[in-house]
Amino acid sequence: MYRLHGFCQSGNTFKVAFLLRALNQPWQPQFVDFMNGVTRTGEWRDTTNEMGEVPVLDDGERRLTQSGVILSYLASKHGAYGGRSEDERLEVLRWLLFDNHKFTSYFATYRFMKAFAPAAPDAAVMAWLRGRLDNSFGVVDKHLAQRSFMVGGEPTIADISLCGYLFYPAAESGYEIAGRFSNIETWLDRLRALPGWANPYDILPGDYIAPRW
Ligand SMILES: N[C@@H](CCC(=O)N[C@@H](CS)C(=O)NCC(=O)O)C(=O)O
Repeated sequence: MYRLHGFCQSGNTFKVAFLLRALNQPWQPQFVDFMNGVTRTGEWRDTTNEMGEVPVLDDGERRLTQSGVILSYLASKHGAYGGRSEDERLEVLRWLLFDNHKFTSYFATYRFMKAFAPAAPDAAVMAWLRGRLDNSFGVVDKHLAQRSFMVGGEPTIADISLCGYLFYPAAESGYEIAGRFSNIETWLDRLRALPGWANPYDILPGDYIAPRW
């Protein structure tokens, strides 16, 4: 059985949980008390992930980190959601890299500052991040104008990676998708209909925290 280290506010953890459920694989969650600083301790970094990040996936003796690596590993191992040809697999990798650099990373940071940071966010920093987000969301929205899923005609881990933070309440980020990125909106509806989709707060460990700012 897979063991997934993470917590419910973590969309990066959700990506892995969504794929495990879509693949119908048994897994158990391992709660990581991120909000109280566990991943910043030397002990956690020495024993679990030197990068100080979740998600972490244990598959028996094998331990993997970085959601893109984990998604690629699971897609390859179970022969699904990875793309059906070499060209599709490369296209999936292209979007995973874009997601990790410019989509999830900016969105997760923006949402963390707005919802969970110990101090009120700096307006100038938020405005800069919002500009980066508007560009990245525009790129994905335009790509989805011509297709139902990011790569090929079927869902892949590119979709599962990009959507990781987009099912959380809009109030947590204050970043509105509805009415601004219509192709992303309809794509999210398609993803919600996939086997394995669930609300992150229903399947991942930890307590709900109301947005702070
Ligand atoms: N690229 C990494 C990002 C992981 C990540 O940033 N995880 C957050 C929690 S959702 C974290 O552990 N952040 C700690 C930090 O940024 O120091 C992935 O996709 O796994």
